[in-house]
Amino acid sequence: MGDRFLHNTAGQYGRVSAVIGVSILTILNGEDHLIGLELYHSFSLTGIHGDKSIHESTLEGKMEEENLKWMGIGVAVIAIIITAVIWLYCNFTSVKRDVVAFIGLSNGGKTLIFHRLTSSDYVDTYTSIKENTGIFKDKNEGARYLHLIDIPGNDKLRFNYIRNQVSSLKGIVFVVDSLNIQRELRDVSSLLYDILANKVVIKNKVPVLIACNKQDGTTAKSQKVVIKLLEQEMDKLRITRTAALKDGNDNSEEAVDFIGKKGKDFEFSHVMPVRVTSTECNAKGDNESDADLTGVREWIIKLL
Ligand SMILES: Nc1nc2c(ncn2[C@@H]2O[C@H](COP(=O)(O)OP(=O)(O)OP(=O)(O)O)[C@@H](O)[C@H]2O)c(=O)[nH]1
Ligand SMILES: [Mg+2]
Repeated sequence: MGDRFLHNTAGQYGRVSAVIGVSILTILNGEDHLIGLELYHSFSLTGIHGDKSIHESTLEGKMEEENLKWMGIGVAVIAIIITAVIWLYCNFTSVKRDVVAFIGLSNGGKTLIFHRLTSSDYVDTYTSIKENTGIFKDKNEGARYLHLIDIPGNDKLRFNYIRNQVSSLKGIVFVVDSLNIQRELRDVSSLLYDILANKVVIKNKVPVLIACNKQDGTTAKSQKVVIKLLEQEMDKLRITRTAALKDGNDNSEEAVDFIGKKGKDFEFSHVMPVRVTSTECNAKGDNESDADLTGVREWIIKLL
């Protein structure tokens, strides 16, 4: 958000200064002819009448005008230089938001989804202890691409990764294990709450896709059930978190006090301005055609 603000401010400032600069230069350029003409006339008059005082006073006036003209040019040049410096500063120092992160508890399928999207291959995955990074492209979208980052689900590791990446996020794919959601409900909801309450996520309006993975399993909970379970659990969590904040027990400067609508049961559609959507997916299968990541893929393509 900070970089956007800078960009907007710089853009507005740039436009204003450019207009001022160009206007000053145009006026001065236009006046050039007038000043020239008047100088010609005054010299002609002096020549005809031979009146030295008329000559000197007219000349002083013209010199003052000349000084003003050069001051104007100076102001215009300074305005243009300042604009150029601000533009360069904003373009070379701001964080570019072009990363889609896969976040979720351990064993949800983040790494397998990541490999499917970056190389199409099936790979045997093991609990990640460091992040995986890669490029996402779509053949219909030309040269456009996004960086994907698969963040380890390990609760001791993920926090730092999320904190380091949060300002560069363009989107978050929150991966849920639909086979084990009931057993993991509390932890999944807690992590999702952290993300949706994160001040940078809110400021940058980072969209979140809840990917209900492992739909190939016969006991997998459907997207509808997963969302309902999460909303109910997050409703309870919100009460305890808000109470903890009131008691001063939470030292988080990174999270807002409350998400959703006051006086209403928690719903993902209330978490404005963050847009939360969901999809079902299945990353397993020896061939790409056995897996189904259509919902995830299409969601990322929209961010390109
Ligand atoms: N049945 C089924 N298994 C899956 C699916 N996606 C992933 N798996 C399996 O689930 C296990 C965990 O997958 P990973 O991709 O390593 O999980 P992860 O979320 O990266 O886990 P961490 O690295 O520990 O955070 C692996 O054995 C995968 O093969 C799926 O859609 N269906
Ligand atoms: Mg992994």
